[in-house]
Amino acid sequence: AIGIHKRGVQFPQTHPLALAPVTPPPPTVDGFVKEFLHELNTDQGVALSRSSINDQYTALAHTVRNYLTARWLETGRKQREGHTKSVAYLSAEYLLGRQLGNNLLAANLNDVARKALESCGLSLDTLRAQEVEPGLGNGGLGRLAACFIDSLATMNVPCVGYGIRYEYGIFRQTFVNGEQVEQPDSWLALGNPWEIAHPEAAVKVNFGGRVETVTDEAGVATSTWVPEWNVLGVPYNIMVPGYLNGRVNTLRLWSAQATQAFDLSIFNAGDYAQAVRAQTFAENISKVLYPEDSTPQGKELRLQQQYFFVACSLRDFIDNQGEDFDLRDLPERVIFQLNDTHPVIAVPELMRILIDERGFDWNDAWAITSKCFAYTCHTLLPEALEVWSVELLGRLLPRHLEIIYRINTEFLEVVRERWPDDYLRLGRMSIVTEYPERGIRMAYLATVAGIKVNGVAALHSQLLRDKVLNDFAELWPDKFINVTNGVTPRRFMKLANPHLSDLITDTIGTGWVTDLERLEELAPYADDADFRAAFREAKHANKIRLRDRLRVRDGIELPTDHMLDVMVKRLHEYKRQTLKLLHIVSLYEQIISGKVDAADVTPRTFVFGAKAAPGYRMAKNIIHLINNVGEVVNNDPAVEGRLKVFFPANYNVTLAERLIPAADLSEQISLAGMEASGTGNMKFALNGAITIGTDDGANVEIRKLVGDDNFFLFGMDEPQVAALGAKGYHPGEYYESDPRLKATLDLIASGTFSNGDHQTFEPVVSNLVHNDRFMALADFTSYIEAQAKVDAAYADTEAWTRSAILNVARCGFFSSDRSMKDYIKLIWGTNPVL
Ligand code: B1H
Repeated sequence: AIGIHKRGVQFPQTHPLALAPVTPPPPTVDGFVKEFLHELNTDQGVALSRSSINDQYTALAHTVRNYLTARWLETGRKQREGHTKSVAYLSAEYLLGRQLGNNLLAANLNDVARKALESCGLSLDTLRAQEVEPGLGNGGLGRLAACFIDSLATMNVPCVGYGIRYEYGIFRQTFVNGEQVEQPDSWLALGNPWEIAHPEAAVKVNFGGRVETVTDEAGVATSTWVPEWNVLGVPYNIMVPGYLNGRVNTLRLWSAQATQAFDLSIFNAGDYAQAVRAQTFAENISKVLYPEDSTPQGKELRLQQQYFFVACSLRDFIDNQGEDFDLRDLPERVIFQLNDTHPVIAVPELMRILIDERGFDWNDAWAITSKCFAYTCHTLLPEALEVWSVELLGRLLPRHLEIIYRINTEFLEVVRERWPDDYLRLGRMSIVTEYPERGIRMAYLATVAGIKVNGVAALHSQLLRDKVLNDFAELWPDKFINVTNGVTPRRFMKLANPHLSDLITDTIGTGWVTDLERLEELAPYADDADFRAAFREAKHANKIRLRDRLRVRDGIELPTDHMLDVMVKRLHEYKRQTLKLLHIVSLYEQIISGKVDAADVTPRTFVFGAKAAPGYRMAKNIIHLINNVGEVVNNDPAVEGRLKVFFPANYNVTLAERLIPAADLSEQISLAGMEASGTGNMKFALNGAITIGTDDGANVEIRKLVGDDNFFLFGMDEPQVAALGAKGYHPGEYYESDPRLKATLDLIASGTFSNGDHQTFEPVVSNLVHNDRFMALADFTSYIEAQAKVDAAYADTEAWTRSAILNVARCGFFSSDRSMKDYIKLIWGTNPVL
């Protein structure tokens, strides 16, 4: 008999030989060569002697994939048969980074692959460099999702990651005369050997149309959504291998396809071009990642993307539970973790499925839905909180809008019961806002529906409770929790920093890679001169690795004997790249004006990496200014051998892996209360850079763990920021009263960095002096003083190394494995399956 799957998939009867998945051949060098050549010949259809690097890379990737396949199938089987509870991570972004190195590491195939390729006259490093990283995310939020699914696989926790297979990820940044120019990221142009498409399992997603309501004799109204158009979501599966544990979870990304290649009615009417255009329209949905980090665009296409991937994912998860699964049991099977508000439309979608498709009444449907979701908030910036206009929602998803209104009505009833007559509070808490236009506050909807709401660092969670979602926290105090972010030590230590990793393993054994708190065992070695020397050697080797990469990648000649001072993150005013720049320009100004002797300045190389949202004018001006400052400083003999400023274009995960291990100083200088957590801060500390930072996001926790002696704190804390804001902030007063700040800003305004032109950077300077929303000028003096302490500390090489080692030893807490344990314990209640 042949089982017919709902979505038209046919499952043939099993053959005795197919009871267990094909086991991979033992990972010997000869076996690997054979498999590799087999892939090259049969899959790529070329002989080794005629193969391109891309052929070789693809064959290598398939070879690694083949090794992992049996484990993958096995993981799926166990999960289905165990009926265990899974995490379904819903995220519009996954900033994965290159797959090959990570998967070789997870499968323990690195040495075998290297030797096998060598025996074919090929270099593993060359083939690794061939991979275009999947940049399906903007920054920290997307990278966090990638770290989390890595940790869950490594910890044997059932998880499926759901997202969008953007045809174009985050744009490729180039500089033309110092200004950012965006290029499309055609990451799929040469194929993607890591994904497996399942067009036969495509899901139909409806949009538009109207809702028809019929009321029966008993007065019970039934709504039916009559949609206007639809698209198909085609799933692409990507392996998420755990580290050396044989588990392989799945990341399932959806790609939009037109439902019918040709709309027959149009086709028959002879309008062939129009028929093809309709197809393009549908396929636009997964075409491109929106490049705004932290300021969502209320664009129709973006809402389409959100509903598209969420509808596909819910349908997929539910269908996979089997024909006779009782949806009442859904909360025992799954927790949908909402990565920010981007997937929150899943809440009314589940209600719609339960009520309209499965016949549940409202209360039963809500009883289920309100147990299936948890919400992670990643921001405090008011402009980052998503609000969808009612007009747009009603046009695109009329039934969902209706459901949201009902959720709101019932919710406000709860509020009214608790606080009768508090009309102001009702207005404040309503999911529906009236200003500036009628809209749906997605964070409120998520908070009402979620079993838990978490912030991403202790300070951030506290501010959510006390400020942004204070009314809700009063209503449901137990709903609000903190889970501090983390990063995966596999990619960001073991893979990115082999020198330090080997030193650590030689010193404390291998266990730290999956039990990062064991880095504590390094602490005593901070007092061991030999260990310190070895640690410095690793850092120096990393600088050489970085120099070699930047030379080829950007034509930059990085000094390897300077202090390396790094600020890499998205370009945003709240992160204050300008404050870093004011420090650099100030150092430069002091030298060229003769106030300071160049010989007394600690040799430093400043490296920036940052993409600006294409529509964010000020951010782009700041990039231009950084580049021009670099141009002047790097070519001025007066500071030769002392200061260098580099800004390699197109900062991405691949570059981060080279840059972070080489850094001495980590810049985490956001205005206190603005950076929800930060995760780069953790990566730097774990790789032995010391942080100069404000009391913001996870910096607070880093400082607490590493100790004040091993962290350069500066600037106002959040209460001081709030107080200054309340009192009235006048940046001009700082400009007038600090001669060093004045000289710095005046130098920029003078045209020194714009060929004498006064207009180019006028917006940047005047914004700082007259507006300065993120109070860079208020923190300038404190920052400069802290930087002077950095110079002094760096001069004592042994003491600096000691501090750097203690940063590594004391930051084991920031493993994403620990974050996942917290989610499991505080939110999900899922279990590992071994
Ligand atoms: C973070 C975003 C974000 N917070 C909107 N919010 C986006 C918001 O496409 N959009 O519209 C994209 C991204 N990203 C970051 O999340 C925080 O700024 C970091 O502080 C935090 O470390 C990171 C992970 O929690």
